Amino acid sequence: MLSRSLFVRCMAAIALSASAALAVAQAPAKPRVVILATGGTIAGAGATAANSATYQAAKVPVDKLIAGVPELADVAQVRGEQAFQIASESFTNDKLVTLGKRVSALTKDPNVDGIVVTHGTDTLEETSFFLNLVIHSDKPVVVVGSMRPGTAMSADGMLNLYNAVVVAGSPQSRGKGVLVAMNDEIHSGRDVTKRINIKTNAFTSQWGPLGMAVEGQTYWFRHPAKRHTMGSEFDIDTIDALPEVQIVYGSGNMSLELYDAVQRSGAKAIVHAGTGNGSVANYAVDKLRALRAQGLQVIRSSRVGDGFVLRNSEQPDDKYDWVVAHDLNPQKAKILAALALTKTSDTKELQRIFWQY
Ligand code: DAS
Repeated sequence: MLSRSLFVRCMAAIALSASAALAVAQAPAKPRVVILATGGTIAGAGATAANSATYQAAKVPVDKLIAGVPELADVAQVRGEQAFQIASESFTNDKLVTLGKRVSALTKDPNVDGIVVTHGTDTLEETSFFLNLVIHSDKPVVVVGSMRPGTAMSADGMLNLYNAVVVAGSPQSRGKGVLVAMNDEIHSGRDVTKRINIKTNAFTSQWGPLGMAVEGQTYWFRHPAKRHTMGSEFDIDTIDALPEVQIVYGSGNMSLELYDAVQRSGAKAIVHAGTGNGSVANYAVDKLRALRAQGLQVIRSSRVGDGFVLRNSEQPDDKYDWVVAHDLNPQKAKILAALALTKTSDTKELQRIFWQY
């Protein structure tokens, strides 16, 4: 016969375990996040912990990246896919299209709530802008990298990856376009750029980040102003290749051979990364006008990091039938021009696209 006190303690234990089981059963299911790995420093390895800048990128496979941050399991149900294993300076248009198609397919999977793309930092901004333009979903897609390999002291990749998974699993991240999580900040995939090539606060947006991720929470302060994802006229599911676009970097004492080389390469457009407000040297204007007359599109961007190129200011763009890249830096203007040229070769339409995206 059980004593009364023992009986009471047993009933209390049963009740406690039942409530604990109920609590677990009632706990909101963790978001299902897929980590699509492409390489880069976040998958890098150095010889010693002191090697924060000398290392080999694209060495660590995605399952080891995930195993290196066990805290991911606290915030999401995570699984990994290895899309590529490359340093991102080696990305090509084909890689962009392949990655875009995989991301698009994952957004259509009802068992996926968010996607993280781990990526090298060198061309991270091109990929995040490209995905921002071609992925027709409001599910969070978050691109993340790191400035130090995981083998280094104070490596930044683990927390960047944790934050990226938090952002990808957060319902508040939906509908904000493709996002970039770096150094506790959440940036628009359109606006962000790599400003510093050797510090962990490398990525900035001249119009500011959208928010922050801190200790497993996201904090939002603004929304993107330009068209993206669901509001984009570009859809990766209808694109199999991108037209060639090349950049010529403006400086003093330019060689006009550079522009001819772009045309000979078969490019459909040239992005002139001009000095100042997209300026063109007076001895180069006729060359660019001649190339335009032969069908090459001319897009004036600027080598200057901030600000935006004003139409018909430094050059009579209406008269020359040229396009201005607005606030897009040369490498992003190259991405948008390539996509725009899959739709049109009308300069007025091209300029509309540069105003809107
Ligand atoms: N080479 C660089 C890249 O893969 C390393 C990095 O910073 O990620 O972009």
